[in-house]
Amino acid sequence: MHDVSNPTNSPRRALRGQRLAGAVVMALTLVAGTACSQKPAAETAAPAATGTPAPAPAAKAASADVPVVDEAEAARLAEQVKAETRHAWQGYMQFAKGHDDLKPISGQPRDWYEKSLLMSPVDALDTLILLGLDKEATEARELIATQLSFDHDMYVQNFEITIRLLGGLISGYQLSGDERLLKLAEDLGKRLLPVFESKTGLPYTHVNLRTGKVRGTVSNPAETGTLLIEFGALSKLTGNPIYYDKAKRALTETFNRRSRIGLVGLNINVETGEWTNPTSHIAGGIDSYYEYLFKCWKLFGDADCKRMWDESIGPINQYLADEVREGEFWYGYADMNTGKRTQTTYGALDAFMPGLLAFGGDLERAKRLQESGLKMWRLHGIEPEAIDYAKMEVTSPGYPLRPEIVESAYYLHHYTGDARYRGMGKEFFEDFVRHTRTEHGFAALKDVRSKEKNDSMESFLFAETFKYYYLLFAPKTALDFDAVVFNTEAHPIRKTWKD
Ligand code: DMJ
Repeated sequence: MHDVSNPTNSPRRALRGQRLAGAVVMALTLVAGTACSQKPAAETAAPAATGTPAPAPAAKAASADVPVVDEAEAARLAEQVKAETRHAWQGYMQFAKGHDDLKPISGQPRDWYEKSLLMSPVDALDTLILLGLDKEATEARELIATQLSFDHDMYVQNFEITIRLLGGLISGYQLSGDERLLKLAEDLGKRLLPVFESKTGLPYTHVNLRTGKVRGTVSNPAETGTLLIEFGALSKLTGNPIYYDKAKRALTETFNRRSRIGLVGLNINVETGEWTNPTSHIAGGIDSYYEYLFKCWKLFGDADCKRMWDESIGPINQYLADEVREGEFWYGYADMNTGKRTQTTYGALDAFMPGLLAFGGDLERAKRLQESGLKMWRLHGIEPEAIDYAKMEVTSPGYPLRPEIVESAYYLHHYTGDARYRGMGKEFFEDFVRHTRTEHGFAALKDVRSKEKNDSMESFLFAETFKYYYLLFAPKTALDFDAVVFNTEAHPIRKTWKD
C-alpha cells in the first residue's frame, strides 16, 4: 500500500521554474533525438553512487513535447535496452547468483524468505529470451532447472508467488520448450492450492509450501482476483481443471461482492466475505483484479469474465474517473458504497490503466490518461509512487523501478502506431537510466525529488520494466502481440490449447 508522506518542497514553484528550463530541454531534445543517436549505453549511465544524488538536468515542463523517435532511433534504443538488461543480469550473476534479488548498491544478495525461490532468474527468463540474450537466458534456465525447489517449510505470499513464479515458469516453458519448467510450475501450483480452502473460496494470503497450512484472512481484490491467468494456463497445459476452477471461483466471488453501485473495496475478509475497507480505486491492492477480468476473456474466451469486465468498467468510469483543470483526466479514490470522492490520488501503479483501457478498446480515455501519467513523471523527471493530482504534489515519493507507465506506452503504440508513445518511452528510459543505474545494476529511488537511491532491485525490473521498454522500441516481429496475453508481471502466455 502507498506510504503517504508530505512533500518537503513546493512542486508548484518548482513547476514554474521547470517550464522555462523545459522549453530549453525540449529544443535540445528534439535535436538530440536523432543527432546523438549513436551514444553508447554507458555514456548515459549515472556514476556508481551510493545514495549520492545523480546530476539531474532540469526537468521538462509538463507541456513540453516528447523526443522524436524514428525507426532508426527506435532500433538504437532497443539495443540500449538490451545492453542495460545485460548489465543488470551480470550484476545479479556476479553478486547474487542463486538468491532472489541483487542489492544493486552494496552488491549483496537478498532473499524474500528463509530460502531463495530464485525470483530474479524466474522473472527474467522470458525477457532474456525475447531480447535475444541467449547466453544469459541459458544461464537463467539452467539455474532454475537445477536449483529451484519449492519443498520448503516456509510461508509465502500466494499472489506474488503466482504472478512472478508461476507466471514466469509457464511463459519460460512456452518460449523454451523446456519440460522441466512445466514440472516446476505444476509442483508449485499443487503447493499453492490450499489457499483456496476458505468457506468463501476467496484465497488466504499466505501458504506454507511444505505443510499446506494457510494464514492471512484479510486480503484484497488484487490478491484474490489476480490468479486465473496463471492457474488457468496451468490447467490448460496439464489437463487438470482444478487450478482453473479454484482461481475462477476466487475471481467470481470477489466480483459477486461488489457494491450496489458496482465498485469493489480495498480489503476483504476471506472467511466472512465482508469488506473491511470500503475504499475503491484502481491502485495497488485492486489494480490487477480489473486487469484479469478483461485479460481472462481474451486468453480463455471465458464469457463470464467478459460479463464481469463489462459490468465493472462502467462504474470505474462513473465514480473513479476524474476531470481536473483544463481537460486533464485521472482516476482517483471513492467510497465503494456511495461513490463519493475520498482522495485525488494517482500513482505509478495506476499507470497500468491506459494500457488496459487501450486493450479494452477505449483509446480516447487511454490516450488522455497516459498524458496525465507523463505529467506526473515530469513533476520530478521520474515518477513518484503517488501524487495528489488536484495539487500536483507528491504524496509518496519512492520509485521502485516500476514498469506500468512503460507498459501503457507499449499498448498505446501498438494500437495507435503513433510515434509519440515511443517518444515518451525514450524520455522515460533516459531518465530511468540516468537516475537509477549503479555499478552493479539499477537501484530504486527513496525519493524522486532528491533522487536518493535505495539498495533494492525488484525482480519486476527484469520481468516487466526492461521487457516493455524493449517491446516498445523493437520491431513488432519481436513478439506477436495478438498471440499472447501478458500476466500482470508481463509474462506473455500463449494460447497453445484448444478450448
Ligand atoms: C508487479 O509485481 C505487478 O505488475 C503487480 O501487478 C503490481 N506491480 C508490480 C510492479 O510495479
